[in-house]
Amino acid sequence: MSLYLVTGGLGFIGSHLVDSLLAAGHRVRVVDDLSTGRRDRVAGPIDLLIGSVTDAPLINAAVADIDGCFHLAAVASVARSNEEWRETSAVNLGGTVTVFEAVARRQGGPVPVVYMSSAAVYGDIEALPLSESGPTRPLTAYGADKLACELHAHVAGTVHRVPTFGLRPFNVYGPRQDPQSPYSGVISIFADRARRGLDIAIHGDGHQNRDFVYVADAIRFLSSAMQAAGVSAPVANICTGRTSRIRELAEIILRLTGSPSTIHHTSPRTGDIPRSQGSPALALQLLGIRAETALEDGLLRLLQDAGENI
Ligand code: UD2
Repeated sequence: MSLYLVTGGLGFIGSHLVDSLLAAGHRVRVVDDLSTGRRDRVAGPIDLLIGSVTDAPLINAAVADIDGCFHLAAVASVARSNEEWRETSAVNLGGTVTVFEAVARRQGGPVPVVYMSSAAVYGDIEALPLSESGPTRPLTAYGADKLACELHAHVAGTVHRVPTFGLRPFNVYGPRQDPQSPYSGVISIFADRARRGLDIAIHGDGHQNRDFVYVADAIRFLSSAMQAAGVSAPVANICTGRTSRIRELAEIILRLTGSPSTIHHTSPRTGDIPRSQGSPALALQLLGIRAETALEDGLLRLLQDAGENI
């Protein structure tokens, strides 16, 4: 049994990770500022520290006795990262450096840190599938900060001997994803509207596609990465390598829910990328796993889990 720190542990992905760590018999400490995190997302016993990852004394104390850290806390809204550039960068990049430094300086010596980067580091690179050895060209403050986190992970490893593993999730979906903002993940929005019988708006012609990953698969990547962390600061995609078109997605959700909702098309979203597809090859090599859940199976699990959708 180990003690893990999960930053952002009351968020969408973080809360699923906490459940899985508790189920495996580990002890869990969570740091969460409750900005989007919700206490009722986690039922099991946790040591909860309410505060920000930018609070160095809090993070120094939080890492004192841990065996490893999963760093997921971030302002995940890409739109907000462009509107509130400095404030979100202080969390998304500054918070990561705070975590790395705290782990580097802890008395018992460094422990592994698994942290979330993002597929947003790729920006609008057109050569698909997107691979970790290929170029990065973030188009948003969020993506730029996540790429900088990967660079700081190298510093953590080479200068401070902190083993890390960075993960670049593509479009993760599942229960507990908040559908409320226009910038929420498309699946959470469509599922919510279909359930309530409200119209579904597709931005543009719906031919744009994404690589959708079911949240339980993302959790397996996080857990495996804890064993594979190293001072060479490896980074790998969390993706399926398969794509689905947005129009097709809307149709599947309507079919699975039996919803009376209708689909209509609006003007394309500014800056929307037409296609996104990750290469799963490096993750398979480094972690020995791939994201296996077929879209329709993941959607069924999400839709069956309506009650859990908090
Ligand atoms: C995700 C991020 C985005 C940026 C990008 C980087 C989220 C929610 N968005 O955008 O901020 O990091 O990745 O690659 O994490 N759509 C509709 N109708 C809706 C909502 C969405 O048609 O009501 C379309 C949208 O125009 C897009 C697709 O669905 O073509 C996926 O949208 P998304 O916001 O879930 O994800 P993405 O990959 O565009």
